[in-house]
Amino acid sequence: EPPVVAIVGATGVVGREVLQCLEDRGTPVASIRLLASARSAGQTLSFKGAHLPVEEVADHQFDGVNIVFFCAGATVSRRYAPVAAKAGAVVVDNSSAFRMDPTVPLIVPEANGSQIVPHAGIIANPNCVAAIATVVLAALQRCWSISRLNLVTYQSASGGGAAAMDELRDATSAKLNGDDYAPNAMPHPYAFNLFSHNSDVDGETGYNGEELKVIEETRRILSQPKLPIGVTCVRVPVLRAHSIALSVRFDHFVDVEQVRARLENAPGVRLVDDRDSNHFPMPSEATGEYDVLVGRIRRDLGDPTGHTIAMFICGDQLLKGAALNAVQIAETLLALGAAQEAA
Ligand code: 11C
Repeated sequence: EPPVVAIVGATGVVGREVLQCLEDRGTPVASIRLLASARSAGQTLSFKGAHLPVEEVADHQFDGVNIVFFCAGATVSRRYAPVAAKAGAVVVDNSSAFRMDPTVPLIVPEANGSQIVPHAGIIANPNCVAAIATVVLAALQRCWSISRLNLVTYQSASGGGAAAMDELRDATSAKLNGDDYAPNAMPHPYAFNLFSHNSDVDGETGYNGEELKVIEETRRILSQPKLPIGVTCVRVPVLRAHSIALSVRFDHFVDVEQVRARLENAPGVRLVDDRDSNHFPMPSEATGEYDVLVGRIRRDLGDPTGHTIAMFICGDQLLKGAALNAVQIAETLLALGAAQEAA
């Protein structure tokens, strides 16, 4: 039996991408219920040629639903995800609400898909940087033990939702026209500029909220709760793909060619590493792609022990960083259900 699916936050950037992924991937679904705030109810979205109505989210909307994607932020997830789970649905939650709850698996299928069970009705979809980075890191961790990470991110507007994407377009066009533009969705001028990630900065550590999420979620997905991780998150004027400069320190010396060969064969990863033509991962080429692009693989000369490998990664924030990973979580659940039925 294909599942009855619901999407909460269906009209947002991530909700729309979930719907598109379900269609493009041919994920089996019996029917789809589109839910959103009262403000967005009444719109329609297209799915496989049909126009589906968007209804207002309410407790009773989860009756008879098997899988619910929550794409409307932590407040809405905290309010409705337990209701949906109680009604018997499995929740795939895109928000940060439950990611560090030990009863809620935090899943990147290529990295830790087998940890999807046991669950108590809610499965968390990670922060976009953590999801994109761990596709690559888990492939390496399977071969060599990782002892330390350093990341610098170059994060796109899409992480701030549709309003931030609009602001990047509008601010850029205003700047080119010589017009004034007052930042609204973002705290700083976005055209021809970049700035430290717009989440709140922790007074004690000096790390912002995004950086702290990357640290704790990456540790959890890799099952290395004490892994030392340094990270700096930056917002750049790119529409929808995040980039990450990553240094991975291993317990011992690892050959660069072996790392390249390992990543060439890793699921969800595409090697873009052409030194002769200076062609490496770019957000423009990662946009719209399911795979995470990785390249610039080289020994990190900043580590005198020689145990560190540096690389550059780009992944579509709305796909592997959000909607695609959520749909892959649902597909992992469906495959598990099918396997259980067959057994
Ligand atoms: C950003 N990663 O790019 C954020 C957006 O942890 O789900 C999503 C925040 C999260 O700003």
